[in-house]
Amino acid sequence: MTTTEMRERAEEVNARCRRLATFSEDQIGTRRTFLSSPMRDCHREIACWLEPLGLPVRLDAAGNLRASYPAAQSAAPKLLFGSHLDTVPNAGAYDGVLGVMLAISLLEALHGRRLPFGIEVVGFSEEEGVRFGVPFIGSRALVGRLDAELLKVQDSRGLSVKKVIEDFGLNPAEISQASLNSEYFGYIEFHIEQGPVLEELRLPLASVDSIAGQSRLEFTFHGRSNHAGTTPMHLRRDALAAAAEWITAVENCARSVPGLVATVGKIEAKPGATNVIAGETRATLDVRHGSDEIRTRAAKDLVERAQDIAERRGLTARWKTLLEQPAVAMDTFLVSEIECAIAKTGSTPHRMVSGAGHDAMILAEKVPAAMIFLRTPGGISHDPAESVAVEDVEKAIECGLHLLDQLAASRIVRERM
Ligand code: HGY
Ligand code: MN
Ligand code: MN
Repeated sequence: MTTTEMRERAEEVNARCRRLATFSEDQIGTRRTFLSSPMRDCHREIACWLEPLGLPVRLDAAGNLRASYPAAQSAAPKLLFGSHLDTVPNAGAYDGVLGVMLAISLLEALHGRRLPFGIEVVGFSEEEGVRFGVPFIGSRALVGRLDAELLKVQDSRGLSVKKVIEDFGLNPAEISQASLNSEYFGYIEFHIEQGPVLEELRLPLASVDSIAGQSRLEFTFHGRSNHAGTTPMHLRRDALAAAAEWITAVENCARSVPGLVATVGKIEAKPGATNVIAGETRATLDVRHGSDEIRTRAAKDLVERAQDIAERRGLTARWKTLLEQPAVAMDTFLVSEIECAIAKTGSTPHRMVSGAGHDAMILAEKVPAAMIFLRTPGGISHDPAESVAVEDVEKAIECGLHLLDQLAASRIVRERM
């Protein structure tokens, strides 16, 4: 591919990401959650871009967009290539979407060339966990874990996952058909790093060797709402003050353990008035570490801290676990093939742990999975300032084409097929 074509493709990938960012549930900023109507707009736009390739585009019963590029011979196994199409609130334009756009760009760059395996592009319907508090709904369907329990989970308006699927015009009874069968031999996900490492190393790409585990919990502190003016300090059971003390303990705990991160990202106090002492406070907790033992111990410690603080203040603290996701190693063969492909672009291959969670950690339950990170300028993500350099996208497309050629020629892939 000429450098001009490469540049044009990279610019088109970024332009498409920015276009999809306009499909939002909010007037200002990008928010696109599980099977919301902007997600339907997103599917429609992507289907238009796929039209010239003549690929059959479908939605599976979990709302994942899936498009199959045929192999040289029919009935050949498939390589899955993609990422998620949903976003966090006030999101950037590249988290998730870039991986789907790069997968499509690779198919376009093949110019109809058929490989010994098929390629299925997948745009997952939900990875972030914003609407239902539980992440990876889309990719769980591909590994057979979108179960009855999860279908019952309700959003803030009391709509269940099942109802939302039905309202989108899909049939929850067909979810089992979304599951990967034995014809898939691997999953590759391009994704922005969402952190500062590649920028510090001045590298455009990296291969991910493992994805940190994460625990997500929701805490409720119960105290006693009362008049802010007439209630002396020593008679209060202030649920917001208790949560505040606990949040500081969360930060101190994470600071004291190398590699541990812990975040209280969402808090809501009731009744939520200036002149009323909060009687109830809900707070989320997100704990991550490369070691499952360190992560789970930290989560357990923070539950105990919440209980101690509540007890000392005459309150109660309850909690529920929203997600317990172990750390996941990527497929060593694919990791090394990716490093080889990165080297062919003239960049130094780098291998790193992902602090962010990704659909690849779910797909890895069923197929060999691996990820290719792109540098994140400023290390900024989950924010409108999130960006990716067009030069790095060029490198990613070049790396992806090398990777496809390597896999097409690989004896190990043939044995896996
Ligand atoms: O939260 C995460 O790790 C990812 O952005 N879903
Ligand atoms: Mn994200
Ligand atoms: Mn993501």
